[in-house]
Amino acid sequence: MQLNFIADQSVASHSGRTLPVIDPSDGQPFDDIQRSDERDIDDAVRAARQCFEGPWSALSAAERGRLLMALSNKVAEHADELAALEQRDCGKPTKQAKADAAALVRYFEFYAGACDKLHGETLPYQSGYSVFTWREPHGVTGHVIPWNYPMQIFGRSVGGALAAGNCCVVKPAEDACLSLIRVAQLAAEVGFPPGAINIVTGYGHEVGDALARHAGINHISFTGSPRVGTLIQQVAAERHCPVTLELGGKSPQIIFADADLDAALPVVINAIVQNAGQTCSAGSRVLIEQRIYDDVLARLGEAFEALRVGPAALDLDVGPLIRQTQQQRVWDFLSDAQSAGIPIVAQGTVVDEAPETGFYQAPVLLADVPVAHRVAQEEVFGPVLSAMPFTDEDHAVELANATSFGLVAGVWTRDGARQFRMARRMKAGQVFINNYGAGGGVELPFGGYKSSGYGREKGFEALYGFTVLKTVAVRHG
Ligand code: TXE
Repeated sequence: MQLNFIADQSVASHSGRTLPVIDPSDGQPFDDIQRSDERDIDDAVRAARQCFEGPWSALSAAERGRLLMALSNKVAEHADELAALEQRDCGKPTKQAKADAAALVRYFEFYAGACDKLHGETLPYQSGYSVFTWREPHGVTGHVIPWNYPMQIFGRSVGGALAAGNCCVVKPAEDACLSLIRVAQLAAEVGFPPGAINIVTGYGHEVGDALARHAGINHISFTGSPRVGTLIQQVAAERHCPVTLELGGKSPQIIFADADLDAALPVVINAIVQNAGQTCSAGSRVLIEQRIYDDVLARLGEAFEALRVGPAALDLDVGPLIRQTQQQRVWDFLSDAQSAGIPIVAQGTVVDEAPETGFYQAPVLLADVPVAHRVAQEEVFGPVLSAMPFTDEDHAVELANATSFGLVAGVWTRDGARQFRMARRMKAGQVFINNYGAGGGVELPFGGYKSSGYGREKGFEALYGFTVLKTVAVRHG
């Protein structure tokens, strides 16, 4: 049985109710989490406020950095344990779960070093004045975390908020809490004061909503669906609470005829099958220059046929989806595509060892997808790649930008001038040229254009979002 973690104490929810934790690899419950409500959020916000006004603000920036570095080291010691927790909870193949634990180590390390480098400026002004700015923490920040990358999203969001001097109340997704509860315990072990990091579990519409509405929350960081992002923004707007929203994407991979296909194609495939396609930055559309279209489709198809899907612990190319409703969502997209006559070029294989009760979906490659079809417009959040041809650079740009999202774009070309032109013309928060994701470096600011959200997490840039700028003008004499 998992408990909430508030003020360094493991506590049951006020309601005494629980929710089952399901293993996506076999669809069976194996643990329980607390089904919390607004009373538990109230406790957590109070604990965070006391910490913020007490021991946390008494620390110097360098001391905060040392604590974050100690947590980074502690997470590194426990990386296998954390990876195993998240693997079972989320159905991640072993290599993915380990990569996520390693990313968490790196986030805390990066933000440890950033704490004492965040500063304001002195500003030239009229004679007789000294003017400068301070960057102050918001106070208590709320973090609503999704289930696809709990450790990574916790690292980038909570790591940045703590570095900037805030105390945090975290609401993990109801499907994926285990690794984050453990990280909060590890933080207490290395000396984070009680209330610096609080974890409250439960349903989004209950406890997530209570967090977003709580008057004691001074900033909300949300990663999840556009629907819930809109709700959170509406609720936060009522009390003018700032929000950072990361709402997914429909990201294109654009392959020009002069691209190095041997380099490009494995990356294009990985970008849609990693974490079973349940990645905000998944490269879910591949735009291919007409004269290499058939050749590239054939090569992609061959690679898709070789992909194997199975239980997380088998560490195959693809694990299960998170839950049955997510599986049903992918089926609905595929059935709509079929009704529209969109051809399936190739599919991977679900291995015999996969239990019938698990939430498996073989990767699917769709060809000639009309740009207006919903499979080319909406986030499937499954291993489904939509291919479409383009005639020239202008056409590629038009197709790439023709969705309401704008998170990532990948461009594959050897033409140097075109690389820069394309980077300029993409309406996306991240553009990757002849790579995709640049290895996911924690240093790289991350966020969206358009409906992919706004505000930036990751990198030093995130610290500006987790602070408020204060201008101080001193008149001499
Ligand atoms: O997301 P939700 P779901 C997209 C993806 C996926 C779809 C649905 O396309 O198929 O969203 O997934 C909490 N107030 N992404 O339904 O509901 C919830 O408990 C406050 C993209 O799982 O948005 C969880 O912690 N919080 C994405 C978090 O919001 C609420 C990652 C995300 O869940 C809430 C996940 C409410 N009223 C899904 N309702 C990405 N950008 O990476 C729910 N939550």
